[in-house]
Amino acid sequence: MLPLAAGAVLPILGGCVSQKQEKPNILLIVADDLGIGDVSCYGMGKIPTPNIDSIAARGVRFTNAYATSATSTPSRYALFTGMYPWTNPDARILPGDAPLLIPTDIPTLPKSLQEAGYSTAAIGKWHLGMGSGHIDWNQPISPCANDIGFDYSCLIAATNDRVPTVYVENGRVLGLDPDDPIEVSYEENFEGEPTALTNPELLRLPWHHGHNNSIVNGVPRIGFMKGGTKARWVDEEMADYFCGLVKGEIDKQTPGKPFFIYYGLHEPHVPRLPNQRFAGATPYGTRGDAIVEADWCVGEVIRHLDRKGLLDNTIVLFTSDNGPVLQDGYMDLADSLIADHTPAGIYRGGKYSLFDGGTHIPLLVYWKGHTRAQVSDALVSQLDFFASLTGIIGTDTPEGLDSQDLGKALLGKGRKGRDRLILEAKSRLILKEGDYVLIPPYKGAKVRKTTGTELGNFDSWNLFNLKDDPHEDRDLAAKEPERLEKMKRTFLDLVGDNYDYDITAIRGQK
Ligand SMILES: [Ca+2]
Repeated sequence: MLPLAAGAVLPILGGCVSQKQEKPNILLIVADDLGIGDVSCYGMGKIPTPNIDSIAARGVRFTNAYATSATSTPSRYALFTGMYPWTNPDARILPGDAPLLIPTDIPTLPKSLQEAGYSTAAIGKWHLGMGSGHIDWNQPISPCANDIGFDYSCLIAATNDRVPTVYVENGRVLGLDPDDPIEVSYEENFEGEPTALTNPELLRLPWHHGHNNSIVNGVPRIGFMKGGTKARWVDEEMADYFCGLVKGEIDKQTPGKPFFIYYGLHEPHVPRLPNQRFAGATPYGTRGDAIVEADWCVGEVIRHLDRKGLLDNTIVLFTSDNGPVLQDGYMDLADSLIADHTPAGIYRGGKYSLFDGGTHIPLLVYWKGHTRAQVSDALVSQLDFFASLTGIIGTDTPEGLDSQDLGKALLGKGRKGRDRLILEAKSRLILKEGDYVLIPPYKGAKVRKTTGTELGNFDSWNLFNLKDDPHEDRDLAAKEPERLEKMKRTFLDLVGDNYDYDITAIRGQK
């Protein structure tokens, strides 16, 4: 049975087990490539997400919330470190064998929460690297998520389309048979191992671009992998697996000790292979069905918190790491079945794009007794979770962060958000300030051919008023020259040498 109707999902009175606990628990749910229009309470798309909506039913629904970046790795880097990702040149889409991106000696949100007495856990999608390079997947991997502030971690190293296709728990590959060691390479195949190019007859999901290396579960991946057969995940079971782990983590908690759980949903990132029970849940193909699956997971976890009497004192945050994409590497019909559904809502572009759809994400925040049902247009970013959450729980916020304490706005107790925010897509930077967005000129294609994404590369400085023109169709640079010059100065002051017209050549990106 698919999710209950909105409003029936998040109990108002449930629980009833009172706790002598000063600090609230924090459950941070981050979906992967989920657009603002993919969440039905935003009233833009067509896919029903009643469980996610139920967070907004008694919480704050943000209409002006942003990831820092239009792709996963830099976005999550900012979320956990409270630093702009472009201050670290390595913060860009990582291969599955990349070293841990977050230095172990810098402040992180989970570290600050640990220091404040929280137990901390990271479960699900990671994509922030692990190890120190040249990982031996058959040995303990160090450093890992546990070294940047998580007491417990069970993660996929990168994405569900990248090898190794195994779960890594506290730095060890789960279920590994020592007689069948894992080898991983992002350079070359292992002799005799089938790939999508040599053995297309083994594929159950054809590739469209980029995903033509090792075949796991009949699905071609990015990267090459050998061995570890028993440890390999089953794509269709991933949602249940991580959801079960989150519930188990909740069960493990010590009464009176607050917890922080980061739950990285893998949906609706490719390959979209939801459990069979969600097949046909929407008319939009497996992408739509995967979103319904993600919504079900959210409902399961919230209901579990309630059953355990913990929901009353838990701040629940739901968001997505970047904007949506349809065709992202597999022939899964996501684009041809899209019909009247609008994943990026009324905004232009999506994942990878400097246009608003790249970073304008859903954000819902609920804390019983502290939030009430409302819509907020305060400008907030995931970058601000660090300082805001440490502010809310009353612990020290490290100095020197780019993160701002917007705790009042986050709980709907004030409308004051950020004045301005630097946004990033593939190392290209733009400035959002008030209703306006400034897009500097960048060399490169206007459209990313493989995904069909409008990238927002212009030959000149472009200025848009998102309030009047949310789809960014009308450049105001000529009409508002004073504002243009002022925003240019602000932008260049903020980003310094990090702005470069030809940045792709400098950083070797495609
Ligand atoms: Ca993502």
